[in-house]
Amino acid sequence: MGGPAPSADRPGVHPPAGFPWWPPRPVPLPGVDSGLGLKKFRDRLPQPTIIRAWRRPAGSPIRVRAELGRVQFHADIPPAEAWTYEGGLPGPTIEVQRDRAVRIDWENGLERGGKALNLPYDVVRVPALPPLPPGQPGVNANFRAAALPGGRAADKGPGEDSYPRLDHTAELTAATVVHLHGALTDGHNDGWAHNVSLPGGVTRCTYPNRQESTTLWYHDHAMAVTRFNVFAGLSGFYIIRDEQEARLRLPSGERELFLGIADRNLESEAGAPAGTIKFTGRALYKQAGFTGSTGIKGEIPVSAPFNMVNGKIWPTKDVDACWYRLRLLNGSSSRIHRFSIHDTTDEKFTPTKDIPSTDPAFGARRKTDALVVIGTDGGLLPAPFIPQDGIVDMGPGERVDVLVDFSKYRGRTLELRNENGTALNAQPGQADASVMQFRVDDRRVLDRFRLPGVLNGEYVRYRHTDDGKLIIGDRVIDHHAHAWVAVVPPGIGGSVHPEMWELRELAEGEDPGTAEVIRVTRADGKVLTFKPAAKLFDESLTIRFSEGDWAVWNILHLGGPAHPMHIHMTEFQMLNRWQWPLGPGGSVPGFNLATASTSNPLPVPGAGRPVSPMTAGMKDTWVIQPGEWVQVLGDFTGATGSFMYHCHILDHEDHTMMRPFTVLPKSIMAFHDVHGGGHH
Ligand SMILES: [Cu+2]
Repeated sequence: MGGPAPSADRPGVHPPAGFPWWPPRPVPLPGVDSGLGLKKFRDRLPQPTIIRAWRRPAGSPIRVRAELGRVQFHADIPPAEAWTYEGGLPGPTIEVQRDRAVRIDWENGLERGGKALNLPYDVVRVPALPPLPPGQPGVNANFRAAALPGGRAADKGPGEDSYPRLDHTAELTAATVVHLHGALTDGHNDGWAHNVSLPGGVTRCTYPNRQESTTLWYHDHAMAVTRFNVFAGLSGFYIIRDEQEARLRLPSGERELFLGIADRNLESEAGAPAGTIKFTGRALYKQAGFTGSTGIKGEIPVSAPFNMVNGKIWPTKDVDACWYRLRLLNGSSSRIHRFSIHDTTDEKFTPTKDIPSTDPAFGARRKTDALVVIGTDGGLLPAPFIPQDGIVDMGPGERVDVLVDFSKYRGRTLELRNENGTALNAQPGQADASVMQFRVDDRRVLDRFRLPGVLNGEYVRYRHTDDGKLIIGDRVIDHHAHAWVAVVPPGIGGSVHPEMWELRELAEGEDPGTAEVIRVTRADGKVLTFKPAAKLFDESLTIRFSEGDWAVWNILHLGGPAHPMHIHMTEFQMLNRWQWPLGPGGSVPGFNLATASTSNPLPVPGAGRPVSPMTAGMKDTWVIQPGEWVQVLGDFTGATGSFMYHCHILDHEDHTMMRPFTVLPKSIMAFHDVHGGGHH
């Protein structure tokens, strides 16, 4: 495998035979108490190994093997097994050049002695507990119990924090399929969830890389178990570079950091003395269970107390006092992060695991101009952008490319923090808010980098005119396709999970043939009437595009939790974001849960969260909040086949919030019977 010289900071590099002292064991730093059973900032931030595709002979495929690896999540706990790509967590960063196709042979090597491996961690379910006393934030007691550090499967020992395994998880064996998130490639290279391989299986995928320089990531996408395979460790970065980016001379080499962020819980031993916790080193997938009104069991998406960056919990990084480029990836299963930089040098903040705490010290030293956003999922922004209050919101699956000028903080200690509430602590400022630390050297550095005024000359803002035309730079597109999707709260028909419904617009006077009718009012006063056309993945296909189509997707959020929506195959721009007011139950008033319909047309929604320059960047994943109506526009050009779109909360994706769509050449579509439709 190519890449830089091995070092202690680079996982996945095996020691050469006969050199037991290599790589040298890094000496942990003293760390800071967290109150959660592990010290913060004990480990140095590791960086993934790098595979530079262009250094290989043209046409020769890169082999990337999913294999059992040994990882150590924290300096003070033992190493444990994980599923990795090429031994690393994250897997190797694959760097490619724009317009140069790369072939990758994805191999499932997750076997031992010819048998497919079981998960390298246990999945446990915290049964429903009584609600918390009034005034305590959080859904209820088991939601919080599931987010407390430690615990184990009940068959491993008794204890208050021993829980039953989630059904069937002990028997789950490794079957994998890789999706390159954000890539423009044909459907058969896209990681179709049904196309899993058993150990020994190899899938060759071709990535044309005909897209702008940006941060993509690859991860497992197996049908119904993506959450378990990704949690086991199967993800990595994929970086597209191009000349436009090179001309900007952005910070590179040691000053370009890949930060794959994900929350994790850890298994602990049974029988530890009261007030102590002894971690086994293994991860733990611990989630809150509940029972729906009709007796169906459900689980709340997993949420964990420890933030891990590149496989290390709360790492620290020594940086020079100059510009750095941080490639942020929210690789969490369900956590929506609100990232910001805090100067913690003089902070007298005492972390606590008890709620509620409203320590006023938290947030007082947020550096509101520290994070300079230069790119989003699909490419560079037209110009650098400093987000409001210095906060970068990121749902699972999203990437943000930021620059930080550490020369402003010479000799200071900074922290990357998550200011969103968590399952453990609904208020920000708690012990689990830390993500990682930066210690800035106090010496001046000669840094020739200057923040450019213009980043991306290729970017044009998309527009949708009132008379239904699309304006893309100097192009006018007269016809485009539409897709309509509603996300609805749990509880409909006894369902325990939120659902994603594909909608079909009814013609005037058409008999819906169902009580489930959704009517909304457009800004121009026109009422649109829909019925669900499909709810589950395996129901029939309703969204079919011709290759070359532009399509406006309308997502209506009628209640329930926020969802990071991801559509494969293309990069989008958000055109509009409107907002309906929410009722006391968190649903849009007028949407009746009992009948799953709107008794009257929902009113014209009001102005929503503004579409900031960051939100208007090229995106493949964006978070839709309750009550929002979001309209995005994408170009379905340059690839064909079957693709998926889904919620990127992996528990939701696995629990039916995923649907297929197809893109076929126009000439074939002429022969293909299309019922319904939706072009105008
Ligand atoms: Cu979701």
